[in-house]
Amino acid sequence: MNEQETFIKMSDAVLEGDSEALTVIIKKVIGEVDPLILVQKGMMPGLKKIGELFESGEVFLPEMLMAAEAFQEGMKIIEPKLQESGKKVESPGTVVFGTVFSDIHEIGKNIVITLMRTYGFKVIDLGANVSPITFVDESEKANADIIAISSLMTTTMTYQKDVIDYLKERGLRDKYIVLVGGGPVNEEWAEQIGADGTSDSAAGAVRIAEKLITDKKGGVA
Ligand code: B12
Repeated sequence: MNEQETFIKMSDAVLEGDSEALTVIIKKVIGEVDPLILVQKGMMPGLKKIGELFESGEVFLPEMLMAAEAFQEGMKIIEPKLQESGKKVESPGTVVFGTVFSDIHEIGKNIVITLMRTYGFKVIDLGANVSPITFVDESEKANADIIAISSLMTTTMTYQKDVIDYLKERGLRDKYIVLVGGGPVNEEWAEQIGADGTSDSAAGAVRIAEKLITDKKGGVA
């Protein structure tokens, strides 16, 4: 099986919620292919497709749940490899990360967190359905550099703005770098709500986190 065929089989296994088939394929190729590529080219297309089928009413919540479960089973094998593959460096900083209030999507957040940890960041994972108060209180407790806020729905992305507004209310906006991300989030939205940056990929999220921290600390990385 060539790489392309492997990716198609992985994507199909996610789409069908077939954890067993997915883990068999991953175990076969895990030492040979970049683990991040396995996530991006193998598993993510399957999730994208199930999302489209859900939106058009061709599948329902149970199918989407099974696809998400298969994805997470696959991640259990890939994650340790992903962690090994990173550059181990002195910690660039501390990130407090969560998914917004009213939103339970966590898969993307978890991938970004794994990669950030791989690149040395200390990350405090607040989980999903996190209120603005919790984001800010936990960041204060952790003496964080970055607050990272994920949202996967058009109906919940406005809570990203609420976190920023609450920071302002407490007079803390300038203390933190605020990153936003997740399916419906783009540069325009990030700018509109006064976030410091966004990215639609885990690698991009790490890059922008490193850059903004270096800029804030006023110098060379
Ligand atoms: C998996 C999934 C689920 C799973 C979630 C499992 C879990 N534990 O996370 C389950 C089945 C539980 C679920 C539930 C629901 N879902 Co859903 N779900 C999806 C699906 C198929 C994939 C999401 C995903 O994980 N993508 C893969 C990851 C890797 O991508 P990502 O999250 O975008 O993350 C990447 C980047 O965005 C970025 N990133 C992410 N976060 C951050 C943060 C920062 C700071 C940065 C810099 C970058 C960054 O890096 C990541 C890695 O590349 C999407 C479809 C889609 N195309 O997105 C629908 C989707 C998001 N769901 C949708 C809906 C409607 C729901 C439900 C309301 C359904 C229902 N009727 O109950 C519920 C939500 C309930 C709630 N209150 O939250 C809709 C949302 C529509 C909208 N309004 O915008 C979507 C778009 C499907 C659709 N097309 O209709 N869902």
